[in-house]
Amino acid sequence: MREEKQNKKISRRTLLGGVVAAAVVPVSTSFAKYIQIGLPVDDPTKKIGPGPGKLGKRSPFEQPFKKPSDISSRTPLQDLYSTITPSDLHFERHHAGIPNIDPQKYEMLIHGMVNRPMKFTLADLKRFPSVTRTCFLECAGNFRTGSENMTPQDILGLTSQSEWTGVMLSTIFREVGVEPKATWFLAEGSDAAVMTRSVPLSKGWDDAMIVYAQNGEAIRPEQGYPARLLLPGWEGNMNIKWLRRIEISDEPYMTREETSKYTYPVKDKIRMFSFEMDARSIITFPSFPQKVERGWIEIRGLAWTGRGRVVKVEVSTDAGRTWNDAQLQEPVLSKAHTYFRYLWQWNGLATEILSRAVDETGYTQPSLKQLADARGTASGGYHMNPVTAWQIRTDGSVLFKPENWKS
Ligand SMILES: Nc1nc2c(c(=O)[nH]1)N[C@H]1C(S)=C(S)[C@@H](COP(=O)(O)O)O[C@H]1N2
Ligand SMILES: [Mo]
Repeated sequence: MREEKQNKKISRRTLLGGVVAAAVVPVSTSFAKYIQIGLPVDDPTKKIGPGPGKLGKRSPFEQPFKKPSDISSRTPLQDLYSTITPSDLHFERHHAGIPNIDPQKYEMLIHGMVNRPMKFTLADLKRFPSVTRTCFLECAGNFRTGSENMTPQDILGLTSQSEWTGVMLSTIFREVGVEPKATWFLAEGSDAAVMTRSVPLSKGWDDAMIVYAQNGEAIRPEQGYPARLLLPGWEGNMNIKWLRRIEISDEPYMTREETSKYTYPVKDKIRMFSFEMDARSIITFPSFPQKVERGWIEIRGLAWTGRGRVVKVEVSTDAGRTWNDAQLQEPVLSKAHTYFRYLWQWNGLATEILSRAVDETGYTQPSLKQLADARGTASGGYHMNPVTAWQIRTDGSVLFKPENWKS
């Protein structure tokens, strides 16, 4: 493949008609500089193309990618057209890397306040009645700000959504006979972090699952192969990957991850065990570094809440003075990414566009100021879900509006 560097921006003509002969491919991690790579395209009707293969692959014109740092890699939300995250684009957060686990040797121990402590192999887990559900998974630390040149991926890329399959934890609880006095359980991973978290038993009886499949195939190593705990709507950290042990008890364990981390000051108090992810949303189109043209623009984005269904997403195109209801793509699932759309006619004047989500509990996504007022400014970075804005400049450029948390 011949790669030709050009400095021209992608033209309207290339986008709207004629031969698709160019793709815009980000070449630097900053996303600031885009170059055009010309991919020579022959007349496809004149030559037989390659035959079927063993694995499908993306069009060379589409190159979405995760943005890795040392500790995480982020989903390119701006490249998604609906709510399922392709498995290879699911965000990753590992506290001590990805362990390599032989599924033949895998065992999951469940013990503590149970009548029959048991070990399950992967095959054992798969013999139980299975359930499939779609939900998002979001890191409690999912929010970054600081620069105008940030994409949805940079700001909020630590959320992804999959269709998960596995066994309800309640099924396993019945199998081992959980004692009536029990109130908590510990979940432990078999990575080098030996990640452990305490979970209220009620979540285990409600909708927790041990999942071994993701989007129809075996769960990926990055997501916890061969099995992970799934706590729909609850902070990512508690969804223990590479799950090897569950211990039932009548009190929380006060593990490293729930005391030194994932705990934060709120005014003069300390907030600990903050399970549910609160409602939030982000406009993924238009967003930095895209450009818009005058006329009709379909504003698009994602909204979600860990407390049930999103019932409303409002969009403002006048910097927050007035709000309009966006359309929600049906079906709206509980504890799931919900795609929203709002048709807007841009008159070419500078403005700001914003979205805010409302969930079925009546909770409305707060502004950064409301969050700061409620929590105090020493609040740190967990469970930050402020309304975020994009600035639209008269030349059509779209920039993030990084608001100062301390102001
Ligand atoms: N065993 C184990 N489980 C873990 C982690 C880990 O490092 N080890 N990271 C947690 C954190 S902080 C998050 S946000 C999610 C990330 O899940 P993902 O990598 O599948 O997106 O897994 C959680 N479960
Ligand atoms: Mo996380």
